[in-house]
Amino acid sequence: MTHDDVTAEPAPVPSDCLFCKIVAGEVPAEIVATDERAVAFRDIAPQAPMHVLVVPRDHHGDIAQLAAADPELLGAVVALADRVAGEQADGQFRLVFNSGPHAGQSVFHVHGHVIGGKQLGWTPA
Ligand code: D5M
Repeated sequence: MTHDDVTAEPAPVPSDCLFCKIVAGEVPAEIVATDERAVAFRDIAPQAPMHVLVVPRDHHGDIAQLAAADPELLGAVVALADRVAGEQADGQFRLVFNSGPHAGQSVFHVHGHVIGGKQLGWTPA
């Protein structure tokens, strides 16, 4: 799949999107930070002392679709991740966007995993 056609109509928002429901307050989550354009909440299966998901309030499927449709919103997501890392840990963090099932994406509302709070190893593969 490519994301070259930035003029394409946005894909319809799936009515059953879990992270849209968390943003709307229809599904409970441990929210740690919000701003006008993004929401941060704890991952239900944390992989590190700090493991927070940062999502745009608007629905976009993955990071490439978000970057093509609304690069400023991607910037807002990164800024909220940075704020969360400063509030929840030492300000240092890994920001992971799984994009597509082969990369491990299981929820198709773009989300950055904000991971930290310990010395992280490498590589993730
Ligand atoms: O990451 C999807 C992540 O979403 C995964 O780490 C679990 C997390 N998750 C799933 N359901 C919830 C709820 N309800 N609250 C908080 N976190 C949740 P991916 O990169 O798509 O595999």
